[in-house]
Amino acid sequence: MLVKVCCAAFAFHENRKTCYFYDFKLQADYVNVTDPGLVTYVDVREEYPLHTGQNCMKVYNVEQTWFDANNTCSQDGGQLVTMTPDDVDLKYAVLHEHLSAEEWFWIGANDIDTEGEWKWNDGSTVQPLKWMPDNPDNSEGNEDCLETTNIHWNDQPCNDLRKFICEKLKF
Ligand SMILES: [Ca+2]
Ligand SMILES: [Ca+2]
Repeated sequence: MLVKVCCAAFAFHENRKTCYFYDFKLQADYVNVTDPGLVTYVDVREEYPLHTGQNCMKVYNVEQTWFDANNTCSQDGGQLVTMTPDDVDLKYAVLHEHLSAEEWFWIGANDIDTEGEWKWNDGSTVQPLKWMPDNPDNSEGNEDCLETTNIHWNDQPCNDLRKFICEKLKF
């Protein structure tokens, strides 16, 4: 079974031959005493420890180009973090203590296809939620990928090496 979600624990009910998903961590010796068939599980939650409403995130502390970071997240069953008006405050609240005001991390948007038209990796338009003052500035005509601190965004050359943040859906 390929699990492409971050925060799920799952249990297998031996009598019903059924899997159950949970959005909380199961203990190593978890046995449901009122339902004793439910005894086995795999917990993948710890891999992506930063939880928000629908997602959980992981900060990768290795430096890669935006393209390699994007591939790393995909190969891990996730994606570079996206931000919408609905979840941006919650995500920064969670990320705040794990990032700093000085260090930049790749997240999942670019304007590679059309200069100035910022798109998240799913093709949706980037709402101007967190741009640093005077950005995006496409400095030297070569800043097409989105990076963030714990405060705001900047457009930056995609081949620069940065740490990055992946996310997965909870379910
Ligand atoms: Ca650009
Ligand atoms: Ca810039």
